[in-house]
Amino acid sequence: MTSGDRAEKQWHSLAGLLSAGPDAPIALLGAPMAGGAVTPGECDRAPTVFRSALKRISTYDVETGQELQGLSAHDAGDVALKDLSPETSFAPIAGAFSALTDRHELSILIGGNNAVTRPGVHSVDPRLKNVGLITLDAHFDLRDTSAGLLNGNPVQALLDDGLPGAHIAQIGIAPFANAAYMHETAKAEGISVYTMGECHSRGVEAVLADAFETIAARCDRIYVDFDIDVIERGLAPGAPGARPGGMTTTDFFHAARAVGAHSKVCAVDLTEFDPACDVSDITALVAGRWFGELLAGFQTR
Ligand SMILES: [Mn+2]
Repeated sequence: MTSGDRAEKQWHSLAGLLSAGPDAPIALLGAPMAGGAVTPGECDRAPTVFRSALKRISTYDVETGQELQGLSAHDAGDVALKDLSPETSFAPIAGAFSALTDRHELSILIGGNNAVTRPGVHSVDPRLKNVGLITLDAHFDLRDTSAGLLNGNPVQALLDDGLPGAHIAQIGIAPFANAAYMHETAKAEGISVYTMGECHSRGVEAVLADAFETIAARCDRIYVDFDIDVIERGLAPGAPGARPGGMTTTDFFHAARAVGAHSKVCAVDLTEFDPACDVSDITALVAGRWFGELLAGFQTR
C-alpha cells in the first residue's frame, strides 16, 4: 500500500468540517446558557459535549451516497455566559450570533437551554417583521413572562417583543406537558400548532412541509428551533423536559435534513441538551448526527 492509498482510506468526521475561516457558508456558535431554567441543569455543558460527539460522526451518508467533506463551517467558539440570566445574556448572544447571520448562509446556535432562542431570532431580524420561527419542541414555551425570562417562555417573550403569531409554527407539542392557557394563547395569536399526535399520524415530514408552506409564504427568512426534548425520552434521555411518547430520532433526523435543505432557513438552534442527564452518550450522538443531517440537507440547496 502506498502512502497515497493510506491518505484516502481515512475516517473523516464532522469535527473536521469545523476548521474553516469566516468565509465559510456555514457557521456555528455555542451559547452555553444554564440560567433561567425551569428545572435547573447543566445545559451549559452542551456545546463542548456536542463538538466532542462530532468526532464520532462520519462525513459519509451511506443512505444517499453523500460525502460532506466538500462543505466547510466556521466555528466561532462559545459566547461567555457564565452566571448570566436570559435577560443579561441577550446582548452577548444576539451580538455574536447576528455577526454570523449577517455573513453566512446558515448559522447554527448550540445551546444552552431554550432561552437562547429569543436572542437567536432577534439576530436574524431585529425588527421581527420579516422572520419566521418554526419550533420542534414538546412545549409551547408560552409561560408567562411577567416574573422574568425562563427557558419555558422564549416564544411568549418573542410575542411580547412584537413577533407576529402568524409567523410562528410549533411542531411536536406533547399531551399532558403543557397548560390549557398556553394552547389558548397559541390559538389567539394565530400560531400554527401541530401536536405530537399529528406528527405520529401524518408523519413529521408532511407536517414540516405544511409549516414551511405557511411560514415561507409570510416571511423571507426562517429560524428553526430544535428543542431536543421533542424526541421520545427513551431515545434522548439527555433532555430534562422530554416525555415518553415523543418523536423518534429517525423523524428528528428527517426533519433536520428538510430544514437544512430549505432555502429560506438562515439560522437554527439546538437547545435543551443536558449532558448531565444523558445515558451512554445517546443524546450526544443524536445531536452529532443532527448536525450531519442539517449539512446533508444544506448540500442539496
Ligand atoms: Mn422548549
